Amino acid sequence: MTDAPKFITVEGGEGVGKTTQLGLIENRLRELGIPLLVTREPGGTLLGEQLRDLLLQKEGLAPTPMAELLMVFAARAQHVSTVIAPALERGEWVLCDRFTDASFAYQGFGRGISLDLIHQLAQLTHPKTNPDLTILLDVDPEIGLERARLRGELDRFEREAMPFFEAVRAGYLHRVKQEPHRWRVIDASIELEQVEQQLDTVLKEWIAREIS
Ligand code: Z5A
Repeated sequence: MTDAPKFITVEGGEGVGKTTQLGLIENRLRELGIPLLVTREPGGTLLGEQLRDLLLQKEGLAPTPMAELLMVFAARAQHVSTVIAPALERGEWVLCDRFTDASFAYQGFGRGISLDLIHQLAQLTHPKTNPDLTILLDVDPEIGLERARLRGELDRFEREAMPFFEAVRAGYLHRVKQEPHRWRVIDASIELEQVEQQLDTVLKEWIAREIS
């Protein structure tokens, strides 16, 4: 195995199946005996989880786009400094449900905040801690939202209108174009079993390259 531990993130719009597929990735890595920390954003720390609750709250708070951006980065600053970077320093791999690409997609493309500003916040918050591999579970937002609706009550983001979700998806695909070597795109619109097969193949190929 290469000495350097890896930082893997999973991204996608609403109802793409991140939580479901994250479990598969975790199992594969653990089967290989890789020491692993699994975490999520917004969240992963006490402060981050409280900010997450505020961010997802359906009524009352209505953060402005800038307040929302600063909240996700406040959670991230705490998360990187106290959880992600220390784990990587200890030699553990980190698997994270969403990271800064979500801020580009949701706050940048979705809310219209300057991508340059988000880039600057990322540089300030985690200049040296960036994902080695990011898996995008890509799905038409109509399909993803339908899955989220079937699952239960919708959170504040899930109550947005369709153009917002289309912009978020475009944001992710833009990020893929900018750094194609880091991303693997999985078609998550198909049957769960087929999504798992695609993911398994992609993961095996990537790990085979990383582990000698
Ligand atoms: N956010 C942000 O704005 N800026 C940031 O920087 C960050 C985040 C980091 C919370 O994230 C919100 O924070 C998020 C963006 C914002 N927006 N929202 N909402 P989150 O990741 O915790 O929330 P989420 O996107 O809603 O994730 P989720 O609720 O965990 O959904 P999921 O992981 O994508 O899906 P799932 O729970 O695995 O699956 C959904 C349902 O679909 C479930 O019933 C599955 O059984 C079903 N499913 C999954 N795959 C399939 C297939 N292939 N076929 C059929 N059914 C399926």
